[in-house]
Amino acid sequence: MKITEDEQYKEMMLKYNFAMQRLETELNILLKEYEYKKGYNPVEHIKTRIKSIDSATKKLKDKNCEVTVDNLIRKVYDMIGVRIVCSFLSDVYDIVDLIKSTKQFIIKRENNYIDNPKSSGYRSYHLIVLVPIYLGEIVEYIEAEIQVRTVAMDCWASLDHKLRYKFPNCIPKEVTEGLLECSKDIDKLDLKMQSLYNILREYNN
Ligand code: 0O2
Repeated sequence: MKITEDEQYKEMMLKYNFAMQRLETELNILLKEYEYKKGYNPVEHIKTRIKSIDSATKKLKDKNCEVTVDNLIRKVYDMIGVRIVCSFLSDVYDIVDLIKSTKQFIIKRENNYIDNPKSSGYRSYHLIVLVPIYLGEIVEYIEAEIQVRTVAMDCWASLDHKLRYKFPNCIPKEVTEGLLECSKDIDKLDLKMQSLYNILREYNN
């Protein structure tokens, strides 16, 4: 029997839903355990999403790839996305280490856009993980992107996204330069907040 693109798409979405649920559960357990052991919750909030088909299609077109289910699976690494927003810079690195230490998923790739920000000024720590899902006797690994960042980085990314989304074709140079400046200010803010946090930690010790 020939599987149609439509059936392939439904199957793909079903697997993404399984993988998303698995990833959410495992991350919740990891974070709860961390909080229990350290007596401290480093997470401000978590957002999860499965990328819309419109956004995934746009991504494929931007990469000059034909829009097929096969290419969606192989070329769009962030169909499943989790964003973990932390309070302080040190929390970001603690959470990244925590995720890297688990045996529940495989780390396929990592991008440290904090030490090496994107040319836009974007800062965040990205992990591409492989989440195992069990279908009868078969194990399949589904890719997901976990973004870990501070509240300040999240604020910048959210406003940057809004500006670029609203004016996709006509971003004047002064705006891109302004965004880059804001990103540097955000970095300074993160470093300052971290130093204040370090002082208080010293006091408490
Ligand atoms: P959305 O709205 O989050 O779905 P690759 O995935 O490796 O083929 P890509 O897409 O360049 O290549 O990967 P990258 O840059 O590691 O991560 C992509 C995601 O990071 C984006 O997903 C955004 O969420 C975020 N991101 C990257 N650069 C910027 C930026 O300049 N500004 C903002 N606000 N976010 C950024 P999507 O699919 O583009 O968007």
